[in-house]
Amino acid sequence: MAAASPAAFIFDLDGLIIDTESLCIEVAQQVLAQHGKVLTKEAQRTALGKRPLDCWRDVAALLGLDVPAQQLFDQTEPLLEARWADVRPLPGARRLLQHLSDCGAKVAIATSTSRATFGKKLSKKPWLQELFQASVCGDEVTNGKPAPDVFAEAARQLGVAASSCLCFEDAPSGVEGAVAAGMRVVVVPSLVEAQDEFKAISQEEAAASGKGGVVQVLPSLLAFDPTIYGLPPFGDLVEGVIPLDPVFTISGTVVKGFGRGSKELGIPTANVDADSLRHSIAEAVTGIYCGWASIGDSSEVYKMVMSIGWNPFYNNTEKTAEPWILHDFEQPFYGQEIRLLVCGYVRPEANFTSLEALVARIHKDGEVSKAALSHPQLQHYAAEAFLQPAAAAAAAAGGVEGVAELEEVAVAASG
Ligand code: ADP
Ligand code: RBF
Ligand code: MG
Repeated sequence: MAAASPAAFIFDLDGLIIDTESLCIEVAQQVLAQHGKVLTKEAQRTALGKRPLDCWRDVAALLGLDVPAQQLFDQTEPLLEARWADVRPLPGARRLLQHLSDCGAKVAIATSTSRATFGKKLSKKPWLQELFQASVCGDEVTNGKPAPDVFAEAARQLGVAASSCLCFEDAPSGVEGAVAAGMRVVVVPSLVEAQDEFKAISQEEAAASGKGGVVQVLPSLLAFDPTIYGLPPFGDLVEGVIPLDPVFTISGTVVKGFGRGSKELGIPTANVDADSLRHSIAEAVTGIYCGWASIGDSSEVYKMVMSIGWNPFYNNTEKTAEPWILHDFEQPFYGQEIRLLVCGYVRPEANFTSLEALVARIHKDGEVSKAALSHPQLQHYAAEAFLQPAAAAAAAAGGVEGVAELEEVAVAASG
């Protein structure tokens, strides 16, 4: 049964709407290395969602690093500053915010980031600036997350009671703050290890207690169903697949997987090397997706359906990205470059009671994906330059001018 629609929706920013986590992890690793330390998962976790100085205070304490938080902040800030504007939105964020806006819902952002940095993070995303009516930053309240201040202030600015708000958060400190403010919370964890820590109570329990609480833990914003909260359903499905905007790309080297694909399932999956995967997408991005693939020096483009994540059926400890290319190859192509343009979300990763059930589901995913990718809305991505091998792409971009430039260089060298 649908619960009464929330009076407003409050969103965290970092790690929920935009992928700041990948950048922060990269820069924090770089700076900690200068102090002879490594960024542990536990340190990442403690930093998540907090104000920058609070992050560094807690990370330094955890790692036994005797350097003032202010100094660590001063070291990282210039490295981050220039790159905030280019941080990418996470899958499903724009879609959900647009849907709430189309429904006439009230939306606010409650973030630990400072007002100045908030401006930088949004500077190249005019679409995002249009999709909320209020925003509260970490330097505009007395206490940062896990205190409830930013959430309480966001509700106040929208003119609604905190207890009638639904909050979206990725970080433990944010969840704690929103619950303390009396809000219901949908958690979309940005670190997978954190997933099991959040225990959801039912809508009914939340309503009955009159207090806040975690009401859902989701693997992705793409898995959110607005009808549960009395809102209209999304109307954007293409043959059962959610079209992604923006699309995302992964390129890397085809490596050996667990040797299960062909042998156990009868479905070969070309595993992408782990380093390339980390650099291509946020840790939080998981699920079954479809899109287009090309291999090595070939400019042939194929339909593909892929699993990204920890394969719950096998309980893997390392995240994998495994496209099943919907084409019969005569030879394996280990060691070659693989280019993947991901433009549709099929479903979340799931567990299955038998191998047969997993195999049947993957075949169904293949059928759904083939149909969706034949639709004009997803078909045209097959022509993207990204899918072309480097040499062909350079020729297409350079054209005749590229050739002329080479001739000029040759003349200069001989003269
Ligand atoms: P692994 O566990 O090493 O990934 P798989 O049994 O999953 O082994 O087989 C995957 C390999 O099979 C790929 O790396 C690729 O070289 C080859 N291959 C052949 N046809 C396909 C296909 N249609 N899609 C994906 N990989 C394929
Ligand atoms: N593994 C899971 O544990 N759960 C899934 O829901 C799941 N879905 C998949 C969907 C597709 C389209 C593909 C290609 C693979 C999927 N797998 C899933 C991954 C499968 O377990 C993996 O390819 C094998 O373990 C071989 O490495
Ligand atoms: Mg494989």
